[in-house]
Amino acid sequence: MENINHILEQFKFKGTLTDCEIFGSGHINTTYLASYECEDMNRQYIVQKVNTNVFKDIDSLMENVFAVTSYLRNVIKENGGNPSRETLHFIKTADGKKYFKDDDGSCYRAYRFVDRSISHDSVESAEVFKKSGEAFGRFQKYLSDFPAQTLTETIPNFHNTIWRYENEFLPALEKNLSGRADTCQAEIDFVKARKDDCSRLVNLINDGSLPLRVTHNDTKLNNVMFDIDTDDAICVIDLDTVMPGLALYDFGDSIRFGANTCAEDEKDTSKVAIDLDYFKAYAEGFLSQAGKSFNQCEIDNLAFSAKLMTFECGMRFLTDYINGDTYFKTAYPEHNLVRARCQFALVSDMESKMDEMESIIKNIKY
Ligand code: ADP
Ligand code: GN1
Ligand code: MG
Repeated sequence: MENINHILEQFKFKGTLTDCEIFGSGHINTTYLASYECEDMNRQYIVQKVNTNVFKDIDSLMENVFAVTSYLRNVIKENGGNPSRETLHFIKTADGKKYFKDDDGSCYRAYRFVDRSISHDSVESAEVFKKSGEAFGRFQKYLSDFPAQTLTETIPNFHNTIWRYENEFLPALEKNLSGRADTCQAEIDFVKARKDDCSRLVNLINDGSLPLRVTHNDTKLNNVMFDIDTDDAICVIDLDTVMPGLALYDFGDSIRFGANTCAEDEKDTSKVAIDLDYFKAYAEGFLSQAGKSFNQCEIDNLAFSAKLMTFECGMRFLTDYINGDTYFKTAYPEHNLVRARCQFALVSDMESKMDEMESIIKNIKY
C-alpha cells in the first residue's frame, strides 16, 4: 500500500486514525476505508485514488461531482429526504481544494462513508433489485432539471457503442498489442456479427427520437448503498460518469449486472442467463420513478438496451484483454476474457428471450 497516511493528512479528518484498508470491489478507482476515533463518535471516510488513466481531466471531473452532489442535496431536501445519507458528501482538502494531487501526479479525494450502509456485489432478491431500480430511477428524476450543458463529458463517447466498435475494438484487433487475438477468435466473431446493433441507439439520438438526459452511466448494483437495517437503496454512488446520456444506458447496464443469474465473471457460461423475474422487478422499480417522463421510443427500447449494454460491456472487456489489460482491474491474466465470455453468453440468452422481455415491459403500469 502506498503511504496512505501522508494522503489522509491532507484532509484533516477529525479524531485519531485507527484503521485504513483497501475497500470495495470497483474496477476503476482504488478505494480506502479510513476509520477515526473521536470523542463524540467514531467516523469513517472513503478515500479514493482516482484512476487518471481512465479519467484524463480530474479538475473537470471533480467540478462535476461537487456540482451534482450539491444540486442533489437541495432536491433531496425539497422531497423530504435526508441529504447527508442520500447523496455523497465530499470533503475538501485542508487548503480548500476539491482533491489532493500528490508529487507523482496521483489524485486523491475523500468523502463521508455512508453510515450503516452496505453495497451488494450480487442480487439477493427481486425485492432488493427493485429497490436499486427505484434508486437509479429517482436519481435520474432528481437530476432532470440539472443544467446538463455545465457538465463536462468525463469520458467522451462512453456509451457510443458504434464509436467503441470502430475506434477501440477494431484498432485493438489491428494492433494486437498483447498477441492474444488468436486466442479469442470466437468472441471476436461474436462481436463482428452484431455490428449493426451498435448504431441503433446512436441513430435514434441523431434523428431526434431519443432525448439526452443527465444520467449516471455506470449503474452497477454495487454503485448503490443499501441501508443495513432496512435494506432500502439509499444512496447512488460512483458519480464519475454522470453526464448527458440516455435513460436507456442506465436501465440496460443495471440489467446487465443484476439480472444475470451469475456473477459478471462466471467461468461456466452454461450457467449464465437472464433472470426474467429480476428483469421485471428492476423495470418496475426504475419506471415507477422515472417512467412518466419517458417518451414512447425510450419505452420501446428498454429491452433492447439491456442487450446492447451487455454487448458493449463484453466488447470493452474483450478489447481490454486484447490490449493487454490496461483499463479494468483484473485478478488473473484471463479475467477480462472470462468477463467478456460471460457477457456474450448473457447477450445470447437475451436474444432468445427478447420477445418475453418486450412483453414484460409492455405490461408494466407506472
Ligand atoms: P469504482 O469507480 O472503482 O467502482 P466506487 O466509487 O464505486 O469506485 O467505490 C468502490 C466501492 O466502495 C463501492 O462499490 C462501495 O462498496 C464503496 N463505497 C464507495 N463510496 C462509499 C461511501 N460513500 N460509503 C460507503 N461505501 C462506499
Ligand atoms: C466499471 O467503476 P465500476 O467498477 O463501477 C466501468 C463500467 C463497467 C463496469 C463493468 C468508468 O465500473 O463502465 O460497466 O466496470 N466504469 C468505467 O463491471 O469504465
Ligand atoms: Mg463503482
